[in-house]
Amino acid sequence: MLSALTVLTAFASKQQTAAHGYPINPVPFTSVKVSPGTFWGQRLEASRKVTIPLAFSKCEETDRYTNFSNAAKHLQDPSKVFEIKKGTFPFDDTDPYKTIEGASYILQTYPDEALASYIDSVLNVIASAQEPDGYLYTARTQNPEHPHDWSGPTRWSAEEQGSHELYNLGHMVESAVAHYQATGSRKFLDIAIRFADLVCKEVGPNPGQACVVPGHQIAEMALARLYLATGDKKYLDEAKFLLDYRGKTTVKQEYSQSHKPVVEQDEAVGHAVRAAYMYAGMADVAALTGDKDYIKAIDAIWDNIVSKKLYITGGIGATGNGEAFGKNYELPNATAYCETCAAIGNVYVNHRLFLLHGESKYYDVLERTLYNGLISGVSLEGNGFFYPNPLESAGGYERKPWFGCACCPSNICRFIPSLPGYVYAVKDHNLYVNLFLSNKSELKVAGKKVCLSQTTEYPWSGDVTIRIDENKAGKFIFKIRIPGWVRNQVVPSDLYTYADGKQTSLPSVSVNDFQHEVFNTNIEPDGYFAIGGKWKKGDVIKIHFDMEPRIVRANENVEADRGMFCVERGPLVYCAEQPDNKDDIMEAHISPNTQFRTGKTEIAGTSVTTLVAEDQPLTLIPYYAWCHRGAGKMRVWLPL
Ligand code: FUB
Ligand code: ZN
Repeated sequence: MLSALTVLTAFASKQQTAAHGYPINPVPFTSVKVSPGTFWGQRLEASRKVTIPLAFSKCEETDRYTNFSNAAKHLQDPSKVFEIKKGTFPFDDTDPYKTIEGASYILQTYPDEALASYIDSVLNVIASAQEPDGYLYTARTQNPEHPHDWSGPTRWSAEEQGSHELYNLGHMVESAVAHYQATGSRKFLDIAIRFADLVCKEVGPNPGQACVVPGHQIAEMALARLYLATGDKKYLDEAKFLLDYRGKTTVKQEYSQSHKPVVEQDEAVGHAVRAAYMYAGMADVAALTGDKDYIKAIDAIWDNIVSKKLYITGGIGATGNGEAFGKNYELPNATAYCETCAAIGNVYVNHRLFLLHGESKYYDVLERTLYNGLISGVSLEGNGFFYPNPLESAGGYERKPWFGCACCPSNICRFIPSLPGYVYAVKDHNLYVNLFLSNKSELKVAGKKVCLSQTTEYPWSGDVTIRIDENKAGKFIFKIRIPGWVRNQVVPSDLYTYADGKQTSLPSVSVNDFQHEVFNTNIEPDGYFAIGGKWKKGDVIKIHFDMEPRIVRANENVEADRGMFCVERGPLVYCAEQPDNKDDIMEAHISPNTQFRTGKTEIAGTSVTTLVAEDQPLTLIPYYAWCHRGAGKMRVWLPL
């Protein structure tokens, strides 16, 4: 009992050792219980019951664990070496890390002894592969003389080219902190700390250190997170070094955003996942250090993305050539890369910018990405994954149960269970309601307990009810996000606009049936509608958003979408898919005047709202739900 208490006390005190520095506090996912059987309840259940077990089984099947045990065998007996198999990647170690991260989030909501002990057994295997000084990278340790082709002859020598040593550290730290926070066990955290300590010692600007920056970013945000978990400032300093030296070391290339120093960058270029992780890391470090130059740079880059490089689905990364951002306005549809990992990265960036600036426009982009280009990356059943998420297919493209390069499935493993952490945020006496989804939550406003229930059929219906179940905070302000699509703004730029000439009616908000008038003028400049009150148990806020189907056009500079339209309803982007349509969808046309009525259909056991054209036989389904009925044709943008 004493040791359990010690663990818990250590856990609690460590939790307070460093504050994240953002002016706005996210409400952690542990405070928000998503209601089962709802839109997100179904996704979380699929993640828990299908995706995470599947990913663990793939880690077994594809020798992810064998890499660790081989490395351990070499450490015990250096005469034993193991050939690195063709077609494997030096970042394969991260798949178990990422799956453990997702499973740890799950464990916090659904304690599960069998899962906890499975993770424990995997951690034993991982721990056994750690070299005595803390280095943990099986692509080298299992065969130091002939490591993976991308690894370079010695530690860090090929980091900027592709060894992914620091990428592996980053994912390990992200996962280890999550596991520690979920279980109170330091088992994984201590492994990660030993590796991180080694990196702080061996990688840096000082004589005797390797002056390299990550060839693939993520260590920046991970080390900031490790600083928060431990209070040890050296991790924050290391994160800042990794950012500040980018563009100043030997490798200078757009691909890894090392073409110039980060504070001089103002356009999103290169590999989209690397870029998004870097911007997220810059936001974390800026929040902690107050570095205004980082903020200036990521603000400019965000403007560039939302005005020139964002797909209507919220996807980023136009081209498979380098898995990269394209040129301004280069947004092809059939060849859109829109990697699932990049969509996750886009959520990370927009969440952090919201926490820095408090404006709803970041959530508009986050929500668009979440409901479209991100969840399209995993099947409704949780057992199939897209790597690229194109906006058009001539057929033959389908989700797969796993990939040789499995970054996307394992990223889905860690992202979906963390979703409840994106719903609310708090600043002093302000409670931000950022996402609309059924949940029960217990959170703190101005440090005092507040319990809420949110009930809604969103994204199918725009009716949202928030009930106050308990309030110890007295008077506080609800800041309700009024989504851009309600305010006739597709995205916070002129990249996409409504083409149908309609005006969505303003939302209605009532408190205990007393109607509050919502005008554009009393939606605050930050995009929120604020209602203050001395809330008491049983108070009910009702919000109604009209969810008219809307027709969207892209900026004329987007050649791929010229003369084309797409259809949205609420936060969802729609597409034409062959199974709902008798005529070839590649021949379908719409006009800005096409009227749609809503219908229903069932896809993969879930009910979805369809849009049925009034003037022609054309039925659209939500983009995320495509490719559940065979690898048929699909199209988001339809010609005039
Ligand atoms: O390099 C690690 C991961 O593999 C990247 O994030 C993905 O784009 C894939 O290339
Ligand atoms: Zn990926």
